[in-house]
Amino acid sequence: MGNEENPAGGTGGPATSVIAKVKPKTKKPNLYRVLILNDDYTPMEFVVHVLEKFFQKDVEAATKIMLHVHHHGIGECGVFTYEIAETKVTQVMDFARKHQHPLQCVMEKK
Ligand code: TYC
Repeated sequence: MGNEENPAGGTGGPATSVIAKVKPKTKKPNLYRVLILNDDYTPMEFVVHVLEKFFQKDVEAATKIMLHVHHHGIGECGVFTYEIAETKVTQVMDFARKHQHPLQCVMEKK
């Protein structure tokens, strides 16, 4: 007669059991920074408006980011998953083009 509690099928020894590790199935998504670049022509107020409209910044946070870009050449608007980041870049570039401003927006993998 087999020992039903012993998957190894041994006889006589103590019953053993297999404890399978359950692998957590959640994976961290790849994240992308959305950045805006400085230029000499886009009005400061337009950049602040873009940050409010597409990145949900209040006027204080938007002004701070805009001035950082004005002084350092580049700055972060937010961090998103690939599809969201791509959408933000397209929205900003389309909006800038529509208003005939040369504002550039790019994404980079974190
Ligand atoms: N340098 C621009 C100016 O003096 C302002 C500006 C800031 C433009 C940030 C683009 O991403 C930018 N009017």
